[in-house]
Amino acid sequence: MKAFATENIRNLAVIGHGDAGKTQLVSSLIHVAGSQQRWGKVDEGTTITDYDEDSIERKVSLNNNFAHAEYQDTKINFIDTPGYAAFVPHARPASRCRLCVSGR
Ligand SMILES: Nc1nc2c(ncn2[C@@H]2O[C@H](COP(=O)(O)OP(=O)(O)O)[C@@H](O)[C@H]2O)c(=O)[nH]1
Ligand SMILES: [Mg+2]
Repeated sequence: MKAFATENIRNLAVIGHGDAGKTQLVSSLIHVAGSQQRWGKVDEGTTITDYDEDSIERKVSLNNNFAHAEYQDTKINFIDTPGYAAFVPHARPASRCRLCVSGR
């Protein structure tokens, strides 16, 4: 596994309300960065971060799930957080990340 210096690692939490497009955004960014050949789609149940049976069936993220991409010598760790109220407590710890991206 490739080693990255601390300054070349970014932890990025994607936070926003349910259905904002967080999971699809993470899947698309990882594909565009070249870290995942397949472009995973929420509607096809093929994203990296909504991998559990319940999430695929309901098309809803139930937990914080993780994925990473390498871009310009930087490793970006994405935290795809759940947006629906019942699961927001799972998302809170992710907000401690230095970088947070909100949904639309
Ligand atoms: N047309 C369109 N649909 C999108 C876009 N991003 C997400 N969606 C759709 O919006 C729905 C919710 O997306 P999802 O990524 O699961 O939202 P999340 O709940 O914020 O993770 C899915 O049906 C996606 O296919 C987008 O940029 N354009
Ligand atoms: Mg989601």
